[in-house]
Amino acid sequence: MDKVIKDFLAEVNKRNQNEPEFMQAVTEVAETVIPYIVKNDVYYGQNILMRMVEPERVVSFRVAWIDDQEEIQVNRGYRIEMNSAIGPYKGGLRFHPSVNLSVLKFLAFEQIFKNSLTTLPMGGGKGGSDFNPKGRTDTEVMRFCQSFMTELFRHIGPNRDIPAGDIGVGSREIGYMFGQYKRLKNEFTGVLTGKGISWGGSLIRPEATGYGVVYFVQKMMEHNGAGLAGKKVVISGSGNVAQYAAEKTIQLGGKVLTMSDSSGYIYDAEGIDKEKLAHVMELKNIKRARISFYIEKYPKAKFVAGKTPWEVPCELALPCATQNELKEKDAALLINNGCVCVGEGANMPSTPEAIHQFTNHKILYAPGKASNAGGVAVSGLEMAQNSLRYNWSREEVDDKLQSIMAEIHQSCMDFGKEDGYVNYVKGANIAGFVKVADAMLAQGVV
Ligand code: NDP
Ligand code: 2IT
Repeated sequence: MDKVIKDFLAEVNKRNQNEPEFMQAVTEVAETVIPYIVKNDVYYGQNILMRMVEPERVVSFRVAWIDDQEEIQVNRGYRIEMNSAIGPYKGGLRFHPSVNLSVLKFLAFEQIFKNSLTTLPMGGGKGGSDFNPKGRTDTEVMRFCQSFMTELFRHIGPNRDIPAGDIGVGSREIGYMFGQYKRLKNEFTGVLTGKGISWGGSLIRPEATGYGVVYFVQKMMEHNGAGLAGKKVVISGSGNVAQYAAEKTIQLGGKVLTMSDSSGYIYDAEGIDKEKLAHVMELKNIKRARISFYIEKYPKAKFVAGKTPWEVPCELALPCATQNELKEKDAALLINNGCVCVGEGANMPSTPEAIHQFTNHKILYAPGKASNAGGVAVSGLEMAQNSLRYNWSREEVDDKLQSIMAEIHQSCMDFGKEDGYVNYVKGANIAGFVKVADAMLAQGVV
């Protein structure tokens, strides 16, 4: 078996040189899915995984724009259309200086499995740019978004490819891009998700990823006879996903001890409560300030510069910032300090070595493609509402989100049960794979 996996990865690597994040995501899937393929005659010999790792289409384009000093700036834009076997391409856009082909391909690849797990008809895609919105004025961000969409618009559409937000792309950026798309096409369609409520957005979409992570974690912990109430919770990030993961944790009685950004983390031993979280939201969403400002208002908390929060003892860890932010030594520290559950809000935040620590010690560990699928799931519900030309209430969307997270949890159990332990990595990868593979086989070699 090891040789089959090694040969497959060597072949993929040959075609995708210098793409470490993409190879990392493919390796994790290959290690769990290839043994399943080998045991199942319907998939064996169809080269199905090799077809899945090859994007259906990759678009890369120039984004030229003029900043407030009238300097001409040039960025690179991308859209990876990875797989459309079960629905139109669907996935977010990331604006961050670290964006490159490898990062977007790993995200688009994971999106195939995640979207399949949601039970909704969505294929996998991802896009973005190396543009850095930090420190840019609203008008600069608007000009960038307009230039970006002036090229992207020809590749997307409500039945073709439906982007949404991700790191650096929130409601402001979605608004500017939607406005430009509508102007270019002279059509009001649900071509992006994460839209404002008054112009086609869905209630609960901003909350969905963070809430979904906590719903998923609740299922994992309940299954082992424990709940969230009274648990110490360490969260990384302070953006969209982290904020709503914190909100739901607080609502369910957990004690949120940390939040972070790329400059360091804040540790509030008394717990970040509802009022303090409202302050974090104001700092990050309105003032666009650094998390370190938290201690100006709450001086009993401390700010630890340049570090990640994994050194703070907790029972539950929710990495909600970015890929590879939780390394082997962090995982070992978490386990030593009594952490019993890790639920990923971010995409691929744990390194492979960190994941081995979690699975070797048999602590509950949910990979992002399962636990953070609530965001794209509610994007799917936004698309459904747009098609119906109707809006569901908060309760209706939240109920559907909770059912979807419960179904994903069940799929992970169905495919990931190993004597006395649920291997959520294996469960998520195989459950996600089966639906897409079956559709690809039915549709022939295309
Ligand atoms: P935001 O842009 O709202 O927030 C990102 C947060 O992560 C910020 O606190 C940011 O800090 C921090 N961060 C980003 N890059 C780094 C880095 N290189 N090192 C340390 N910290 C970093 O993004 P989201 O909350 O939307 O996304 C967070 C994660 O969740 C990403 O992995 C994303 O792919 C994933 N995700 C998002 C979904 C969504 O619906 N938005 C859905 C599913 C997954 P700083 O401000 O200093 O950069
Ligand atoms: O990683 C993700 O699932 C997202 N950024 C959300 C994608 C979406 O289309 O809502």
